[in-house]
Amino acid sequence: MATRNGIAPKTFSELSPIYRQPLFTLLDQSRKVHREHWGEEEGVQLCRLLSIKTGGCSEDCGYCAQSSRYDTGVKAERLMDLESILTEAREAKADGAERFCMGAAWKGVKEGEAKFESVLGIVRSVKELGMEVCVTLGQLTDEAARQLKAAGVTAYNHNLDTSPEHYAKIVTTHSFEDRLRTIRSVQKAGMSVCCGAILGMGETEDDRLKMLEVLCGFNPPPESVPINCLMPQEGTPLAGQKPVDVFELVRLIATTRIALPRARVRLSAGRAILTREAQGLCFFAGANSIFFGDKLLTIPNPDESDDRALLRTLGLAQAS
Ligand code: SAM
Ligand code: DTB
Ligand code: SF4
Repeated sequence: MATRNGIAPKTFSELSPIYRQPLFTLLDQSRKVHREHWGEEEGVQLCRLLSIKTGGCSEDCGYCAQSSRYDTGVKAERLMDLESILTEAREAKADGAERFCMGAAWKGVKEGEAKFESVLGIVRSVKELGMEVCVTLGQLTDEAARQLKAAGVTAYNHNLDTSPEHYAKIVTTHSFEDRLRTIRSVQKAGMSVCCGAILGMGETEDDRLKMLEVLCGFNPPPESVPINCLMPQEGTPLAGQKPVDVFELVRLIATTRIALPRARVRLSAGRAILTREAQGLCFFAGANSIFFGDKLLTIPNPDESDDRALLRTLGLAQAS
């Protein structure tokens, strides 16, 4: 059922029975797809994340510690200076990062703005270090996307986060359609799309599959799909959410692997509260990328040394 005639499932009605099979049957299928598309040699892509502009965001995303609407203890900062960013980027490269991802707590950027000009300069300088460069700056215009591509951006991260139906319950200051519009600008400009989800925001398992159905409709398909588990942030509306069931996470990763065989599936926020065994199962199901380093944007990530030890224990090589 997984890849009937080699054609990956795309619609909710195709994804749902795959997701709902007995877990081991689902894992058999995702392993098979993974081997066909990524070979026998397992590899995990290591990405480093840096918040280049933290806090003070105008948006009201109910999960986010960086929204100015909530009292979370995250203070609004200015855009980091180029030299400090380059110091972090050089360190990431020395630590073996393949991709350097920079995030900014903005609603979005437009061509001609001073802050956007600064970001273009930052991208050009980081690119010279010889890593893939990813940025996540909020909404884009077609022209801003074009200029980011010209500056050297490999991939633009802009998550759908949840289903179209659930999105309006989590964010009111922009819409699901706004997210799609930015993704179309990214594609038109020829950058790769990095687009994924957060699990654990009160959505149903069907909501997660509806989000995946939208991702499957992208043309070209997303190059990477971050799967975040909500890290509940004190002061935000979602502070009291229960942790995601590990087997639901594993099922979604396996179904994503089957539906988007060539995507880097990135096990993103939430690893700090997953056991080593749970993470091992996520890699087995098809996850093949992580953020490594002690911090994500504002929240903790596992210790880098623990991550290296885990990859060694599992015999997972660093992707090249
Ligand atoms: N402002 C930009 C935007 O919204 O696209 C970029 C930064 S935003 C922090 C990037 C992503 O981080 C979000 O789309 C969401 O998936 C993830 N994220 C933010 N807070 C999170 C949390 N508390 N737990 C898990 N994921 C989170
Ligand atoms: C993504 O999907 N996950 C990363 C990256 N894209 C930018 C961010 C996850 C954690 C964000 C919460 C924080 O550290 O404040
Ligand atoms: Fe702002 Fe992005 Fe956080 Fe939403 S997720 S509040 S847009 S930084």
